[in-house]
Amino acid sequence: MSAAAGIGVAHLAAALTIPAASPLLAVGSVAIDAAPTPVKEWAVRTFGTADKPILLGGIAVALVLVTAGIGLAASRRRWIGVVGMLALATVSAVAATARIAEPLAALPAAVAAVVATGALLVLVRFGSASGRSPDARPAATRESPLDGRHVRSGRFLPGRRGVLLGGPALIAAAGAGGGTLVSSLRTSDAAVGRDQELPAPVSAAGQLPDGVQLDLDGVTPFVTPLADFYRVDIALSTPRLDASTWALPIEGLVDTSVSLSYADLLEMPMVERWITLSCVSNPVGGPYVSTGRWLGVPLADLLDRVGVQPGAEQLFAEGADGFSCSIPLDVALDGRDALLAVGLNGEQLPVERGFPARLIVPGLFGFVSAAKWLTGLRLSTYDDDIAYWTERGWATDAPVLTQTRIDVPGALESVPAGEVTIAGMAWAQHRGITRVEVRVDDGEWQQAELAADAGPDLWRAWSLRWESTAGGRHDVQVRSTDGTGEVQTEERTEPFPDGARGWHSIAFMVQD
Ligand SMILES: Nc1nc2c(c(=O)[nH]1)N[C@H]1C(S)=C(S)[C@@H](COP(=O)(O)O)O[C@H]1N2
Ligand SMILES: [Mo]
Repeated sequence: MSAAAGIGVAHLAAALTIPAASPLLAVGSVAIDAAPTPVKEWAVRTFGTADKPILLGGIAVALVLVTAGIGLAASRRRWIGVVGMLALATVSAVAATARIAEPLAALPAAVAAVVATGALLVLVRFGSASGRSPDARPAATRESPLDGRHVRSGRFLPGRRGVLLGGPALIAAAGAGGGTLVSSLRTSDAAVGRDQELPAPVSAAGQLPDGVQLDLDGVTPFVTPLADFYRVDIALSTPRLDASTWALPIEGLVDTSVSLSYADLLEMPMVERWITLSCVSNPVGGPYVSTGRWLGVPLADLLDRVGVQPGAEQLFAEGADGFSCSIPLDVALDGRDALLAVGLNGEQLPVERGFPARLIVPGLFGFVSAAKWLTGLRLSTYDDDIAYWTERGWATDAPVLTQTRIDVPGALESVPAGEVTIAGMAWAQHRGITRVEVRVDDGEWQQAELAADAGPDLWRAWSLRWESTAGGRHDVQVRSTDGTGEVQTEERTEPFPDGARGWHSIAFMVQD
């Protein structure tokens, strides 16, 4: 209970200073960074986007167990309580300063240490004396005069035990609630500058061709509504950067380094493009892929402005959550619509999408290209700067792999006999999809009908009408051919280290 009071108040202190330095978040972030890749993979696979609440919950449970132990020990030896709480606070302070290189980052932990230790000492002193655990005390001291006095005072105030536990609980709740309130006030859309008009593009995305969307229940919408966009990042607390003070340095192997403000950025000519973004962690048939209309400055224009020096190999991008990635310079400059994006689907980037600015590079997986909450861009060599996921064993260069997903029928869905429509999405960004084939029950491969082509940087819907001849279970497999003529490989791989390969396959039932 005393530790909870400490953490609650620390959360308030963090909200007033550096929100991500709040003890649970700081320890959680370090846990994410340090977790071995297979553990992370497992967490994403098992819990999906709930992985972070579950991590925080796990840390909280562990903390309750550890502090309960400290509390019990402290009822015998007070110094154990003091040392225990200080040790916990030290872990939190080290975690916070490891991720946030500012002395202020240790402040919430220090506050936690003082409050928790104070509350613990009060609890131990009065809690044990009020008769809570008399047997825990050595027999020799049980009848000491000191003891007697406290037992008496305990009788005078029978509600004391409730007060003792309630006090820290109240402090914990007030701290946590106050912290949350303060951070929501400090970070409303208006407070961070997310209430502005975006400039009109000099080159518009234009209407999508008619017929990109299949008129069929259960098929994925071609344009992903913002609320349904997949989200994958290492940020335990979503960074809320203030656009009015934000600046983006572009430096390293350049002729003239610059630092662009949000206003500078909005003054540059913008283009708008429909682009499909996908995640390397997407398993075969998985959901981590979305499509939107992105507004931004072409990276080529930015790099032109600073002047790239010979020897530069990569555009190294860093985000406010400690993420970084390596974009190969030749990819950034090969003419594709690689953007420093400020808008998505007609509005400023949502905060969880990387406000004020992020990158998007068609044809590269998000983890090697789509840095959110940008804090800096640097032209450098692969030796100079190593990307966050590269350090953890993932690929440094990772073009998207061709994937084909069956959306209808759903896995194990039972459909009426007769004509069955099998349909889904296929993507191979920047190469495009030229053919989708479907095979039922190990029969012949049949060519699916492709929906209208919206361009190589976008996914493509496909469908096949199939006549069922027998009831019961049927198995479907799909594969695509990309714009280079390459047929998707059958052999399955895990997402680690450079993306999942293999044909999606499901079973469905035809009613008798
Ligand atoms: N700052 C930051 N940017 C990031 C990440 C991250 O963890 N931190 N994750 C990357 C990964 S792995 C992917 S797939 C995309 C996902 O972008 P989204 O969450 O907007 O869909 O963002 C990329 N950009
Ligand atoms: Mo990703």
